[in-house]
Amino acid sequence: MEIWDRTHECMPRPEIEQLQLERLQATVNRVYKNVTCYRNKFNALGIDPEALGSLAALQHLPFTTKEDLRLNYPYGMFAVPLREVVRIHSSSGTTGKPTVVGYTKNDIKMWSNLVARFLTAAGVTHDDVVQITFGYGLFTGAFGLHYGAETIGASVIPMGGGNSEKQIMIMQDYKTTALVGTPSYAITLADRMEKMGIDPKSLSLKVGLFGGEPWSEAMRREIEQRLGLSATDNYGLSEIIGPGVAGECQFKCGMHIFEDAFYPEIIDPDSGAVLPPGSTGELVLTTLNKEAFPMLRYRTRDITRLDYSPCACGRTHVRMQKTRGRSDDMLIIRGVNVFPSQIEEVLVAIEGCQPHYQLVIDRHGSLDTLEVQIEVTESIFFDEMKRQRAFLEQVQKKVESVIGVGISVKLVEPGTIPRHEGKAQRVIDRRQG
Ligand code: DLL
Repeated sequence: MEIWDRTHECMPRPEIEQLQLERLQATVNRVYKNVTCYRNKFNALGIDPEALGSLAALQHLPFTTKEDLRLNYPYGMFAVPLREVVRIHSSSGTTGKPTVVGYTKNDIKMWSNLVARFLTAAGVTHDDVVQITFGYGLFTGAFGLHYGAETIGASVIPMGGGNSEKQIMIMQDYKTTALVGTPSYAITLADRMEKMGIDPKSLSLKVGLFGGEPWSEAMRREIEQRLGLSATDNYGLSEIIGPGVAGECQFKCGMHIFEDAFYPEIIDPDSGAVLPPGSTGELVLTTLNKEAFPMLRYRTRDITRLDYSPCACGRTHVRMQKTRGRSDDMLIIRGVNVFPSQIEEVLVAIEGCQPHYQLVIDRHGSLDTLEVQIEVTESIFFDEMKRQRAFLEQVQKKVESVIGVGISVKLVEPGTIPRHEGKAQRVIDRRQG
C-alpha cells in the first residue's frame, strides 16, 4: 500500500494556502488557550490570537526557540494534559536538560503517515524489507521510520544502531531492500562489507532513506556507487515531529516539505525578518495539525533555501534544498547533536582544566571523531603518567556522559591553544563532504 495522499500532496497552491491558514488559525487559538508560554508572549506583545487574517500576518508573531523549551522543561509546552500523551521523545544537544516532546494518539498516526509519504516518494512499497539502523530510544529516528514503514505495509527489521557485522549478516539473510539510517552509517556499512569481502551488489538493497545529519551530493554518489542503491535524503527535527518534516521524491531535487502539516518560512538569522521566496536563510517551521506539542515559528537554526518551482513527480509541496550549515554552533557528530557550550560547562567545572580548549572534529574512514584538546595547569601537564592518565579519563568520562558521544581527550601545555581577538575559534571541523 503506497501512501501518496494526492489530495494534499498535489494540491494547487491557492488551496494549500487556504488550508494552511485555517489550520494556523486553529493552532494559534489552541496554543494561546493551553500553553502559558505562548499566552504570556502574546499578551506581552498585545497580540490578539483571534485576529490572524492571513498567512503573511504570521511574521508578526513571536518566534519559539530551544531556549523556550528549556525554560519550560519538561512538560510546559504541551498543549494537552499528560493523560492524552501516548509517547514521549527527547532531543540530545541542549546545554543541561534535553528537550522533551510529546505525541497524542492522533499525532502518532499523523507522524506515521508523513513518514510513510516520504518512504513512498522515495520508492518504498509494501513489498520492501526495511532495515532500521537508527538507535531505538528517546531519539525520534528509529520509531518514526519504524511506524512509517509499517503504515506502508513493508516488513520492518528493527535492528537499532551499531553492530555492523550483524547488520550485514541480516541484510544478506533477510534480503533487506531498504536501508534506513544516517548517511555516515551507510558508509560505515560499505567499509565493513569491503573488509568482510562481501560484494554489496550481491545483496538485495534497492533504496536508502538517509537523514538526521547533513550530507553532500558527493557523499550521495559514493553511497549509491558503493552500496548499489538509490540514496534519498529526508529531514526533520524532534521539536517539530522528528523525521517526516520533509523528504525527497525519486527526482532528488530537494526535499518536499509536507505543507499541509507544516508552514515554512525563511528568515534572516540576524534580524529575524522574513526573506523573499528563493532566498537562503534560516528555516522557521510552524506545525499546523499537531495536538500535544504544537510549535509556532520554531527556529530550526538550519540554513536552507525553498524552491517553489513545479516538480516532475507532481507533488506541489515546496522543496527545501540540502541544508548549508546552521545559524548556531550546534555540531552533529555521528548523528548526535552536540553544542560546544555543553563541553565547555563540563571542562570549566573540572579542577586543573584551563578555560582554553579546542574541539577537533574529523572523519576517520566514515566515522566522525571528536578530540577535545584542553590546556591544563603546569602541575597536571608535568605530573607523573599515572596521575595524568587518571585525569584524562575523568575528563573523558564526564564529557561523554553529558554529550552522549565517545570522544578522545588530548591534554596540551599551557599557552598552546591559539588565542583570538574577538570570538574564539573553538571548533575545527575537518570533515568534508
Ligand atoms: O535528527 C530527526 C530525524 C531523524 C530526521 C532521522 C531524519 C531522520 P534531532 O535529533 O532533533 O532530530 O536533530 C535535528 O538534525 O535541525 C538538522 O540540523 C539535522 N538534520 C536532520 N535531518 C537532516 C538532513 C532528527 N536530512 C537536526 N540533512 C536538524 C541535514 C539534518 N541535517
